[in-house]
Amino acid sequence: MSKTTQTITLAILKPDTMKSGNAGSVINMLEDAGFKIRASKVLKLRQGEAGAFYSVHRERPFFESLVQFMTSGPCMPLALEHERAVPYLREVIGATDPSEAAEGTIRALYAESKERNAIHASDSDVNAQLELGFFFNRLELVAEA
Ligand code: 3AN
Repeated sequence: MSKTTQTITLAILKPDTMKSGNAGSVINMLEDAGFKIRASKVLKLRQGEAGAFYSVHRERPFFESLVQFMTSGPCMPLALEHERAVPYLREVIGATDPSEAAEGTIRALYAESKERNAIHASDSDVNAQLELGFFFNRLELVAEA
């Protein structure tokens, strides 16, 4: 079991999921997996915002295309609670490349490609805190049910 103390993590239902009408199905999978929704909103990222969010990938060849995709339509950030929020959400969404995603994972079911891969999930406790703060202020994050 990986070391983790963070009980809330960030997911983003990406523009492909919103456009295809799969948001409800993905949220059902997240709830069935045991996550509690602690905050959500629908918004359309601007270029500068998407670039800032993915700034660790700024030098990668897919960066511009990724920013274009992430700004192509509405997306839905979600704050999700679970006792092992960060590693468990990564398990539930599956590998970045849907052809490598384990059966029954969200990306195996709904992702089209490495880029249009349905959902984002924070990859560490530190990034979860940073990324939750990117989309939600303290008032918007519901601490307990
Ligand atoms: P993950 O989303 O599984 O954490 P990262 O952090 O490596 O994967 O990549 C962030 C995002 O960049 C991915 N969700 C995907 O949309 C995009 N991406 C990653 N690798 C590629 C690639 N080889 N080609 C196109 N897009 C990619």
